[in-house]
Amino acid sequence: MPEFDGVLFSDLHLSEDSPELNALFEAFIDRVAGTPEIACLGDLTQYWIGKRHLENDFGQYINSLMTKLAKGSDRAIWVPGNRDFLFDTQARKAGYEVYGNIYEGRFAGQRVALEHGDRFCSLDRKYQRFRWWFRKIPWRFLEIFVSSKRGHRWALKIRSKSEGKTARKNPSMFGIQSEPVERLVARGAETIVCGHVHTPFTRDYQSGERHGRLHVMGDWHEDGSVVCVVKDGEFKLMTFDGDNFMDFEAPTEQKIFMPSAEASVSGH
Ligand code: LP5
Ligand code: MN
Repeated sequence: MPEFDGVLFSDLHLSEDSPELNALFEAFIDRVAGTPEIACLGDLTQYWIGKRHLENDFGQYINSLMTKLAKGSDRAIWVPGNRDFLFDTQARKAGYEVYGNIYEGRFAGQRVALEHGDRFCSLDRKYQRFRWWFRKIPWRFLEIFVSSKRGHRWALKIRSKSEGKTARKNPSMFGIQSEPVERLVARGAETIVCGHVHTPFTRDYQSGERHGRLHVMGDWHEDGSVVCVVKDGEFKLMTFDGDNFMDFEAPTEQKIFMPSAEASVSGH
């Protein structure tokens, strides 16, 4: 009998340089094996360059873990993040239903909207402009000509230009804004789940007569992660420490992001 009816997670940022996080993800997969509904809401890896990522051991490793996770479920959903939107073909082959930006529909018996969360940061104009043109690049065509070596070099270069660290120090300006979430509530979402901003919280929104609850999951740290679980129709954030799931007392607003060591999730 599975422990949960559904499990959602995001923002692991796995790479060949994160053996502890990779081990935590393996433990997570073993622990949630057999959960009927699974959703990964993006930024599974530090970046993903497309099918050529499978040319190295790490790419194969991620692919096999994701396949294993999907196989144990009745239904697995993939919504990409800003760093791994080129994982879609691999996700489909690994057994996931793949969505471009958002999944709107039923999940574990509830009406939900599932996103990565970057589109909710609507005041981060520089990022939204970047997102708009960067997704328009014909990557599927380019990947035929770009070697994996060059692809990794480009991805690392672009990552090095990201201003995410600075943006996360100013959540009111660069974080999740109410309007895009309220639009989903207006469209009928009762539960909205996302990640991206790296500081977990749970907040209620209203649009007219309609009410919806947003759960924002955390980014993964060596000692744990804040993921979202569903049991008997109730969605809640929980901490997973490699062995157990523990209740997480979610704040109701986005906090200022504190990098790595300061941001231990185990103390919550
Ligand atoms: O990702 P994170 O958490 O650091 O910050 C995000 C926003 N940044 C990004 C950029 C991504 O990190 C980089 C993604 C790499 C994808 C790999 C593609 C594979 C290529 C395949 C080759 C075959 O999304 C950041 C937000 C923050 O979230 C909070 O919301 O603020 O946005 C920015 O930093 C805005 C910047 O304008 C982004 C500028 C990137 C640099 C573009 C230069 C392009 C030069 C091309 C050189 C080859
Ligand atoms: Mn992200």
